[in-house]
Amino acid sequence: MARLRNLVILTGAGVSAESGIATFRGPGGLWEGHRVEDVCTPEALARDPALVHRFYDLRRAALDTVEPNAAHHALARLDAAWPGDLLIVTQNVDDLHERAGASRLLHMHGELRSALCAACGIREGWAEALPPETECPNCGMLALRPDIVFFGEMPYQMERIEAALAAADLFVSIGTSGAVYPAAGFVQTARHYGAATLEMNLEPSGGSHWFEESRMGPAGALVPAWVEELLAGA
Ligand code: BJW
Repeated sequence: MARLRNLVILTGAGVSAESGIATFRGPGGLWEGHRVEDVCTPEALARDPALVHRFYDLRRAALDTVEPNAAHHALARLDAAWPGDLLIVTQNVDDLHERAGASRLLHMHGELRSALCAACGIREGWAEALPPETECPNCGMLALRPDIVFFGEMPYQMERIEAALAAADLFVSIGTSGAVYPAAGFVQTARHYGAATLEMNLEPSGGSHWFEESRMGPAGALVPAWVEELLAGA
């Protein structure tokens, strides 16, 4: 562990599950009551903006009822204490990593508490409901939409992520099913550039075989233990 300097940590819905935010897939998953193609594509947004905006309004409002859990707090502690480069790449659109105190963080699939103008591209912090045809504070067009990366759209900050993966000594994936690309391919990119790889998940993910080490269990228990282990050797 002492040779490690640069860390990239990918998080998914499993890291927020113990905070009470439903994961996407599997029993009780967020999309059990919705067809993915009804809410999570640009075509669905164009077809029924009211449905899509309402879906994300409800989830934005629900953020007020949840708190970061032990996994978020442990990662924030690691972020604050780790002397080398570190990047937390979250697929999650909740704000629990930052509320725990993490700062070396990016949201590759967007953020619930942000609105995106489909006309001018500005991203604006947004805490309230976002009805369709809300006026953009920058360009005045009625084109604000949830700032969420839908299927078929390019995730945010891919160049920065790829540079971090290329420089990583250790790539860690936490609480993600490995069902959605490009995030599901990060482990292969990291390995290609020589990083060690570790997965922490409740159960083996779709990409488990790519990881050198897998630890199975709840993130709220596994992540704090791993962070202590890592900082003890830093
Ligand atoms: C616990 C736990 C606990 C539970 N402790 N663990 C064919 C082949 C390959 C790719 C494609 C293809 N056709 C289309 C594509 C591309 C497509 C894609 O991947 N589709 C797949 C369905 C195949 N991807 C895209 O379109 C992306 N864009 C893109 O590719 O652009 C082009 C490009 C080209 C080149 C380079 C780069 C880009 C965009 C993807 C956008 C994803 N957006 C969503 C929706 C966000 C909005 C919302 O919240 O509603 O992001 S989809 C959804 O899935 C969400 C998540 O971030 C993402 C990943 O889900 P995640 O986090 O893994 O959650 P789950 O529920 O799947 O898994 C949770 C895991 O946690 C489980 O394993 C549990 O066991 C575990 N767990 N409790 C630890 N307590």
